Amino acid sequence: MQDSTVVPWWKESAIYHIYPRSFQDTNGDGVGDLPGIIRRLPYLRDLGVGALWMGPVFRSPQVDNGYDVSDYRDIDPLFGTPTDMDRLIAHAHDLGIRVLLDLVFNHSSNQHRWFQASTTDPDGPYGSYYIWRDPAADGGPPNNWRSFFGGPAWSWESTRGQYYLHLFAPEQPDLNWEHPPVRAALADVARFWLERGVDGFRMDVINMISKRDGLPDLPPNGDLVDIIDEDRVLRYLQEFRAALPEFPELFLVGETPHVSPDFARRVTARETAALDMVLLFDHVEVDNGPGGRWDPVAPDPPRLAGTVAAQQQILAGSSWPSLYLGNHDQPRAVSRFGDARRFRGRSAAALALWFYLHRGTPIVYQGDEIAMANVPLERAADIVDIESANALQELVAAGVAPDEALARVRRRARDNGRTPMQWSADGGAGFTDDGTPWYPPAPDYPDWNVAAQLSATPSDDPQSTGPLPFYRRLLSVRKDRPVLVRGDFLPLITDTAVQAYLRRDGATAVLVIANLSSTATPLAPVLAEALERAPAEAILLSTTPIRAAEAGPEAAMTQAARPSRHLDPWAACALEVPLADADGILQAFDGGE
Ligand code: ISL
Ligand code: CA
Repeated sequence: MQDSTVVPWWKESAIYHIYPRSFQDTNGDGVGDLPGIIRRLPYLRDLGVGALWMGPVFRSPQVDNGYDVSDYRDIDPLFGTPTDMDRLIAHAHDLGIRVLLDLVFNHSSNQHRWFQASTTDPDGPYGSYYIWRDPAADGGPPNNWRSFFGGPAWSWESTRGQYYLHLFAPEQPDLNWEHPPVRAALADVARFWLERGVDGFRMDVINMISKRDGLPDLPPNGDLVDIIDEDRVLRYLQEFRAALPEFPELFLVGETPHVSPDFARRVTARETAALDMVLLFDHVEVDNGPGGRWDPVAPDPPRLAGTVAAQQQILAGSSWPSLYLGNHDQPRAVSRFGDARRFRGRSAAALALWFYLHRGTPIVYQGDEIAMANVPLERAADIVDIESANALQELVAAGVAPDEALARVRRRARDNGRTPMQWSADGGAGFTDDGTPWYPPAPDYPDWNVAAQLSATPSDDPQSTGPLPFYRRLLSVRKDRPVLVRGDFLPLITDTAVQAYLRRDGATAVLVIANLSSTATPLAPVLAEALERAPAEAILLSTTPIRAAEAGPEAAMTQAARPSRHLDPWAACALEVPLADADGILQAFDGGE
């Protein structure tokens, strides 16, 4: 695979994650589309990302917003045409932006012709494309698995007279990866898009593709991940890449909910040649309460940071981490981990600095760069996402009072991350010219939008300008510094609101310090001293204004580190330190190897 002296593009570049439906509408139907992505490519270039990943735009009944695909080789008319996709790929490449598509291969739509044929003709060529079973002895479902979206994971199909498995909605039947023709057909789909010029794929819930032999019952309250045969998943993924030898640069990111750390490491290890990165989940589950995801508690910084540090350590060496803090399945990062009420701009910037300077590839979810926040979701009807709406129904059915159920679902509802991109203060947030947006833009768009933040100058304080100019600087600083791309990650403090870590390679080190809280917090003396010693040019980034004067170490002190040696709320900075100083700091924290 890659030569160890050449850094592949996906380690150096950040990836921008687009939720096509909510990015940019161009034809007035209120739904984002491919021409809209094309229109905004210069914005992505200026942001400084090296690739875009778009959620699924294939033909789909849209039961789960495109994660139910009825034709993998066609573009849904909602988003445009195959020709639009060709234009998008060509334009993106002209601007130096790679294009990644979202392959939903664990399941298809029940409207896919494969499923229809499987239903009507069990002995035909598609008879084994899905996971069919006879009823249990009592006539009920073959086992006790529950779907991620609520209800049993099995639905009865009367034409065929059997149950079929669906880990998600009944309209999303699981493909039978155990059947070799399925694996070959899916590799053909990938080849089809690679030949059209795409650079790689995000592979939806890819750790779930192979279920344990015999499909055994789970223990009561068992986790659905326990149904997975990890060895077989790994083998199928190796086989998948090996089936595409014409594309040696093929880049694969696997979405892997609840995957074991061991599997995450194995499947991304250079030697296995399976996936290049995985999307881990434990850091976006730190606010699960005793009742799980729909029983949220306030996330606390040490838990988040400790989880991220553990991921870094698991994937050290020959694996490579991805770094995402939000996506279309998650609430907005600034509302969840930052302080959207009092320190919206600065906390968004501080989270980005602290998080994206870890070792790994930053994935920026659309709108996070302008601190888009959660939406009020005041009424049950505001929750339109299938998973969140089902969760609300199930809570109420289980006896939770409707208001309480709504309050619980609201905080984690996927709808939060799916509102239209806020481009400007114009009607429709600049997302649609004259259409009615498929989902209303967040009410704060007149103040929080791209146009407003672009008119700021880069040296401004993200608290007053919004984080966009800061994001641009952050991504460029990271990309241009080998130590921030390839350097080791060395945690210093992960158990308080003030976080600190080092990145270090053979030549230099960068110290990252962040106060992930809204109160001024004491800074360890050794870190305060490092800040005080740093010459102005060593301070690569800071979320609080550092007005370094002409000369002298005094001048470079951050506002935050001045005599009280406290860090201001959401003050975060990255400073280059000589290797010898880095060693001293490590020793002070007892963190030497
Ligand atoms: O577990 C979740 C979030 O913590 C779920 O919201 C999510 O369903 C899970 O992460 C899998 O997500 C992917 O596959 C789903 C689709 O609904 C999601 O949008 C997609 O990202 C089924 O295809
Ligand atoms: Ca449209």
